[in-house]
Amino acid sequence: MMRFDIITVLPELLESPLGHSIMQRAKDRGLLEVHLHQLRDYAEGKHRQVDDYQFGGGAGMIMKPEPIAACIEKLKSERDYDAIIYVTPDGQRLDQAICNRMSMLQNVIILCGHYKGVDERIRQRYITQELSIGDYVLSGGELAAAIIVDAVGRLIPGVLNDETSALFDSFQDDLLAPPVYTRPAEWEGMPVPEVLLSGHERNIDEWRHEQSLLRTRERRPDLLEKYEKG
Ligand code: 6GU
Repeated sequence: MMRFDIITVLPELLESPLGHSIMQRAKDRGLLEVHLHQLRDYAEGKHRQVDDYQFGGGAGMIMKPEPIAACIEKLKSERDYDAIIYVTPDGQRLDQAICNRMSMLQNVIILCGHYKGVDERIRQRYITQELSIGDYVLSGGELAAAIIVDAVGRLIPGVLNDETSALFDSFQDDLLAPPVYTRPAEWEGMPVPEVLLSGHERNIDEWRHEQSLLRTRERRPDLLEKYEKG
């Protein structure tokens, strides 16, 4: 069983993305737990303030350290964590290898940044890994956290129905997936490639591998370099 604890000022933003389809099935099967923690509940004072002006001046608010520390300390008092992740555009860029490794962990905290980010001292004291989902800026870390839980959660053994199917995803061997077809065998004058109708398994495997290589060469030559290095 894998458990995610997500710390956020906008838990509502995560409920729907993680409450359907494969993520919901993973929860129903007892393979995945996702706990959302409202950061504001850990803030002091009448206004439950979680952000403040930045020292040195500059536009934008910074997330205060105390509520984040209080939430993380409470979680750590309840169980041991394998990773405390901060999602931020200046983190390491997420890829399939990182997801594969993370899917072997048990307890993971994800801290979602907002405004202009969190006080640097929280990163120094608590964070074990910083992840970005790509080179563009989101208005908060919540959607990035949802993406990480989805990409990792589906890799937990037993979550996908066809146990082997994650093995054939794009990126799982550093190649893009080949084109796929379903019925009808001819649609609008466009036939399905003959080999796929042949029932000849070895030829089909070969064709798919060739198509993967072609597609990767055309669209993602950067991945092909990785593949060729093994
Ligand atoms: Cl993890 N957070 C935010 N706010 N923006 C991002 C991101 C994360 N990854 C890419 N852009």
